[in-house]
Amino acid sequence: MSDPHDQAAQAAIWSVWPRLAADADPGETREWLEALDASIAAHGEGRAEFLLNALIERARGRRSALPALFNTAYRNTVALDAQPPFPGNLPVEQRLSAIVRWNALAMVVRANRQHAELGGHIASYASAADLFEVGFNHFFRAGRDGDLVYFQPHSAPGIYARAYLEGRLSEAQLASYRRESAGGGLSSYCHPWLMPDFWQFPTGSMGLGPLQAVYGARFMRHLEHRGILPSSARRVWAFVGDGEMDEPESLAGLSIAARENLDNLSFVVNCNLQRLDGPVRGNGSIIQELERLFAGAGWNVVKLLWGSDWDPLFARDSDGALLRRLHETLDGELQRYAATDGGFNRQQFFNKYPELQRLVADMSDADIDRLHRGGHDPLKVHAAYAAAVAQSRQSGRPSVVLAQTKKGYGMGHWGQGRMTTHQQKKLDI
Ligand SMILES: Cc1ncc(C[n+]2csc(CCOP(=O)(O)OP(=O)(O)O)c2C)c(N)n1
Ligand SMILES: [Mg+2]
Repeated sequence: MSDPHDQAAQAAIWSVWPRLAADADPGETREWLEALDASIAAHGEGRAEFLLNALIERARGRRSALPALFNTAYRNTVALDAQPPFPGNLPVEQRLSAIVRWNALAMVVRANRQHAELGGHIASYASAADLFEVGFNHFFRAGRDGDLVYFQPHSAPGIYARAYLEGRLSEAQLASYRRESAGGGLSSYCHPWLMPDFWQFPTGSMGLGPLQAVYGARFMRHLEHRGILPSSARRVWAFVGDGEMDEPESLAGLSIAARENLDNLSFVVNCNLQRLDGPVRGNGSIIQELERLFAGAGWNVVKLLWGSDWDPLFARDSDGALLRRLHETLDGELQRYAATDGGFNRQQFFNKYPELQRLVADMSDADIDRLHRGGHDPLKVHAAYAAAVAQSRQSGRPSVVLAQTKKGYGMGHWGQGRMTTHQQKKLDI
């Protein structure tokens, strides 16, 4: 491979999928890995860090090309044995979540039946529902000294549906969704000017939420340090779309957040891999790209990619075939798998390698169809949020949770993962 274009292409692949690099001498690789394992076993993790740093310094001294070090594998950051027990009541929480999803959907569909130009986005909230619910049930703290939460703008229907269940909004208000100008209705996006008693922050123009969250967290620090208002217990949460991360405003505050040691700040990026009318990165991996971006800016990154039903598959993936397959799968393909069924997924994804075919041999197509993405599994969401908060406290830095979800999750195969799903407002019976 002497052609510089080939080399550049290979380098780009390594930076996203390091495991694809061809191994010219597997025996030598094994010796190095065993030496590292033995040293960790004898002297602990700290020794591994020392040895790896020494190797990097030696390579730098020789002006050798180094791999991009900001990416980790395409799996959950929190290992199964490090997952805390779920402190909630799962069946009750799932039932509440189902009711909220249903009411959000019914509200949008009813508005659309009355006036075809009304409506709103169902599919965005469907992807974010469990991310919000775990926050509401286990993390967000209310009250005067409570947390500040910036919601993903076009997920507003879900917040209204939850407020209705809590008795904070009436059925009449839900029936006037998107008709707030006459009074008593609900605005399409989070909007404190239109609904001053409900919303705290405007996030409707994409990019406003993440940038305000950074400066909000910084301002809280300022108040604390000047002795004006104690705010050390308060946390700022910002829920951001993966397409929204392309807005300049979404990126503008990242480095200042790390530089100012804002350990009171968490971002949760809802990575449904889609934006309004197409994939965010059809030909790449938005999650791997965001991981490099946030880690490079100095944030802790917690990846929340796969639900609990993937745990047994990863546990049996002794030769790394599953990870290898995931690393070579582009976002555009992942969306195709989201929009199709278990039979198609088995044929196209698992049957590519015999090891993978064997891995799912005892699963039916329906079992494969049910495999969850991490952002739809409350246990995994809880573990990721807990890790994000703990890592912030330990490191003094902000944390981001990169949550993999499906757009239109639960809307059936006509809605889930389809490119048209963002605009889906009508629903047949
Ligand atoms: C600055 C700005 N440009 C365009 C829009 C219109 N818009 C609303 S939702 C959306 C796509 C959002 O995609 P993503 O952030 O990935 O969220 P998802 O719906 O996929 O969860 C766009 C372009 C907007 N709200 N703000
Ligand atoms: Mg998206």
